[in-house]
Amino acid sequence: MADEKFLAASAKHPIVAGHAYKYGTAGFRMKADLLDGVSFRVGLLSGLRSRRLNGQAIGVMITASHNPAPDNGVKIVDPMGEMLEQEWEAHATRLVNAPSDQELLDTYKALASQLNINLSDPAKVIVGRDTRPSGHSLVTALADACAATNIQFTDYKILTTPQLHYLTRCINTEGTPKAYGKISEQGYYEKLSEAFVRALRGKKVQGQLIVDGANGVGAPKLNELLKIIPKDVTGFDCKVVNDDVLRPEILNLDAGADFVKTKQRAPPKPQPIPGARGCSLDGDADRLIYYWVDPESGFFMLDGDRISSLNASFIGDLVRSAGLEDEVRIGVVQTAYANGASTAYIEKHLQLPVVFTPTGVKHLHHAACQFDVGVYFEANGHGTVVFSQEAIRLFREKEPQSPAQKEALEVLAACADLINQTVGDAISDMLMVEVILAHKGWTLKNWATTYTDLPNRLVRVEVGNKDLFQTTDAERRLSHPPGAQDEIDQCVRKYTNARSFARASGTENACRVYAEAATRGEADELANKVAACVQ
Ligand code: 16G
Ligand code: ZN
Repeated sequence: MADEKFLAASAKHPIVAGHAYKYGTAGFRMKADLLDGVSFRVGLLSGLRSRRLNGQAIGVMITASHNPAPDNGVKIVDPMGEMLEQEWEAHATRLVNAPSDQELLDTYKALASQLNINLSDPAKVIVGRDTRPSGHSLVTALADACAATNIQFTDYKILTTPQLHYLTRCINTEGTPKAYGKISEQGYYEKLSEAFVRALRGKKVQGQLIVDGANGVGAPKLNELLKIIPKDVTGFDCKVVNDDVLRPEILNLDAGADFVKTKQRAPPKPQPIPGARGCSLDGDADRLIYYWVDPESGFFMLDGDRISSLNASFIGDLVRSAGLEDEVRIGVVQTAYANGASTAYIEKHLQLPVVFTPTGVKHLHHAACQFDVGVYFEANGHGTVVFSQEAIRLFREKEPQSPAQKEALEVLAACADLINQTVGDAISDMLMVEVILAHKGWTLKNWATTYTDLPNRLVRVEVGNKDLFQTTDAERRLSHPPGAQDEIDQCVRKYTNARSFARASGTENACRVYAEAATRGEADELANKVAACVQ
């Protein structure tokens, strides 16, 4: 009977034959019309994962982030709001690629027995989706999988990716000393608003902030949050633009954090106001980039590296003011894409350790958790700051020896509540940046003068088979194909202050080449030469 139910449900959600599905850094992401069967099967896998973890809730987010509107994606969130454990990515890939309904059932059972999962144990799955129209039917496919395999299922409807991560963690920590917040979207807004007020500690945000919502889910959600942030207390004057989620075709179109970062210019619409403080979210609100258009010098961007060093500098000062520098170890995590000038600034000026990991949030997050305070951002604006339980305890319980120490401890505790502990969250990161600028009394220009970026260039190279390109040393060197790295080294040696690397993209069939050098012209030239090496 149970098998029949399973097979009947599966028959309603076939996968598209002839396509090799792979769980990558963004989960399963592709054209939405390929995803119905994938979503069904992800539902099955999430149920297995939940049963494996004693019935804890597993999250599923349906989004294709900054990709064009016709794309979509399905991604699994682990109980503490983290990315799916790496070993399970292979299980997901295996289950999704089963060629028929019967083979799907066989694989499902085989996985259960291999992983010691009792299929009659309770399981819980929650889902959220961005504003893409295709999301609705993908949720139905997921719900059908849950119904067919007795999984308790909750649809939280339209959310930002970080909100879904937040809810997953809240559910699994409810009633414990690690309780993360109220299990509702409103609870998320309340937590952020309250922490924002506490972190500002009477300081006021100066001037208006214009937020480009990429015509995605972040825009209406930020507007919800703004309804409850007290403007009189915080001074926070925030205007959301590109907030049209009713015309799906304009999602991420000439707007959003990915557009700004890759095109290195402000969204053309609405026309930028010279001097205004601006920032862009991406299509699911987990990336953030700041910028302004200077009346004299033009566009200036403050990317993930800048957000990282700003956070590290602020938290470093607070930890010292709180007298905790011996107890709280702060570290920064970067990827090979981090501008060399940012690394030098953090290591030499802020005197903080920097560790490198491969691209992809799961790697950075994991490395950041090795510190008491781990600051991690990818240059593309995805990141957060994670605090250990012990650090949070110290912020709350250490007896202050002076009013200055008291203030530092209180601001640190508030920051730990303000910054999303589960995953990079553009809205929470943005509030954090606003808090730091208010405390430092800085404009974006002040922030920008902390260091000067090395000129750099990123190019995408079409290759026959990207899997030939294997990396080592946190993706900074190629181990395969043989000889390729030597060629790259030879190119780099011809320039001063230069660095370059090539890596296979995790999200598309191409290689990416990054180069930085002392001048714009040299960076461009080097990128092109290295691109020629991998072509
Ligand atoms: C994914 C990653 C992002 C990374 C990007 C690199 C997560 C949640 N997202 O979008 O962090 O920067 O892939 O793409 O991990 P690429 O491999 O195509 O260069
Ligand atoms: Zn995103």
